[in-house]
Amino acid sequence: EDGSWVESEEKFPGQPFHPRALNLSNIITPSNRVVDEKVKIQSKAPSLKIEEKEEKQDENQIPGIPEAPLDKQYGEMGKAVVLPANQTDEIKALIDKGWKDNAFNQYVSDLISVHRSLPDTRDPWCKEPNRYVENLPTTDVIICFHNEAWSVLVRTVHSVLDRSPPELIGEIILVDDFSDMRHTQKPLEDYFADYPKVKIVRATQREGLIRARLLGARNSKSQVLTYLDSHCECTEGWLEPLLDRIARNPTTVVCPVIDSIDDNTLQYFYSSVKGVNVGGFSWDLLFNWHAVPERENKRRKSLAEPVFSPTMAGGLFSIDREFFEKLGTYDSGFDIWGGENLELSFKTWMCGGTLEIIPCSHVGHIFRKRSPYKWKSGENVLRKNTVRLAEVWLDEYSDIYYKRIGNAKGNYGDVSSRKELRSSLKCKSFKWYLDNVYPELFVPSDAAAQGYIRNLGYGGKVCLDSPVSKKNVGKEVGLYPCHNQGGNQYWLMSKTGEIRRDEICVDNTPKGVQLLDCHGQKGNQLWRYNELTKQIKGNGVCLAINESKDKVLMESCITNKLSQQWIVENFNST
Ligand code: LR7
Ligand code: MN
Repeated sequence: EDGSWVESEEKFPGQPFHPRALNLSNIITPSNRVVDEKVKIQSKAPSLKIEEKEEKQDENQIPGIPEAPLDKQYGEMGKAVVLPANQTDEIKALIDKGWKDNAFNQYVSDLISVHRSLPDTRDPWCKEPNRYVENLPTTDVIICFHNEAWSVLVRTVHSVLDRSPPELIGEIILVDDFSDMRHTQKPLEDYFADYPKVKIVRATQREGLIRARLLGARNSKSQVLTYLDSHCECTEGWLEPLLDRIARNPTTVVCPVIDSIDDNTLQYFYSSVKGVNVGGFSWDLLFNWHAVPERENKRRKSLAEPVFSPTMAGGLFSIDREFFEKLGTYDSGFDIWGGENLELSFKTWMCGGTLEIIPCSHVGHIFRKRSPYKWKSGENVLRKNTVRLAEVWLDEYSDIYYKRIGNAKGNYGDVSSRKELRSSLKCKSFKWYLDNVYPELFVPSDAAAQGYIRNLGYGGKVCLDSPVSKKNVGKEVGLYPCHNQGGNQYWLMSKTGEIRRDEICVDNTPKGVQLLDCHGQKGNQLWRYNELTKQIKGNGVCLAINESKDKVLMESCITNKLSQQWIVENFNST
């Protein structure tokens, strides 16, 4: 509670997994064919044997990545750099430190050129003559960082300079959010001294990425602002299709397709136009990815055309400066990380703009499995940001989120000026947004019940309790002492008889009561709650718990057996 800075828990709060990690079927995954290439040891590599591997992508959809010439640097054309397992203790220690400091393989990044080449994966549609308007506006590129590895940050900058038409780049503004990890390489100011377009702004206290972005905006001049995370690589032709949309209509906010750069090998994985995903969110107000809805595929003539997206991931986008200011930029009450992506997405749509993902524009991003930097101790920063978001933009739907967090809103500060902003802009309602922009989203207010599901047997103190991330699909539903704080004990019963959270349903499989993707076909996902007998029935049998209160079972229904009786919070039979 002392406001000091601490390492975050092992898990990144709300880390938005890349679709590749979710193994969605429409994403191109590397095939099993791996082409090994032994590479000569380079003098600059400290007595190391390194191999470059190329995990080939689906050649039917994209012309294969050309083989990298062997005399070049490691990782050219976006290839993987694989370190062999047997290292000296000295090098092992360096590799470990790189992982610890950055949550990605910094050692590998340091071996790769800061100018490395990447494949050009654009769809032919993107290269047709007169595809883009002639006089594109100029953009500043704002890159905020807190303790970013030097090679990764510098590579981000060069990827912009090397692969954008110079006349379209005003300045590249690096905003150092009060890093305390010193770079051992050349100081940025010295390194970029010969690059007049690169400007370095240093915050004088830790601001968090949201206020750091605002600091960058205040230090910029161009008509368009383009934001990138500090561990990105832009591919050929990434910028023109973004600026084109803004030139045609300055209320269009645009995101590139975010390809994934492997955290270990730095391999660049690209998605084809078929693999493009759009952004959504779950009712704990975290960003997630989902497939392009059918109505969007019908609206467009080519899969390479811009696609409407309900939300943006947050880090990579271009926006017209005037429109951004009209929208009130970001809520500067947001700290460190999280929530700003949904704030900007909601208000873009609700206040007269559109949000698009541009399949012709590809930028890679290193997806990490944990957050390497320090967070404020004793404060749930993400919760605070998200409650501010809900208070201002969600109208009556904020209640769904509050139930999900057991109404623990905490101290979220003053949001009155943000509410005034919204009313002065005369923005549309959140209901309008849900109905028109994100009709696919399941809205729990249509539910028969939401909250805990508490068993009355053996003391009556345990509740159904499970996380529902994709990793938990196929796991058995768990039990835990009821805590009344929502979270993993928040369930809803849909009017069609599902017990679900987000896209995951409780399923009465022959192997046990498991968490599976909702299929909407009733069957094993159909449950009926009887308020009088308090039984929850599926397939004619009853949901129950065992005597040691650590397993959920299905058994023949017996009246008045407490371990088959449940209290379903907020149940409403109408
Ligand atoms: O205190 C901080 N100060 C900073 O300047 C914390 C972070 N940062 C910088 C950091 O160096 C990085 O450049 O802010 C950037 C984002 O932080 P990451 O890379 O640790 O976060 P992320 O990539 O997991 O976060 C995604 O969600 C965030 C929510 O606040 C931001 O919107 C990030 O920009 C966003 N990243 C992307 O959209 C890239 C694709 C990821 C996905 C999905
Ligand atoms: Mn990032």
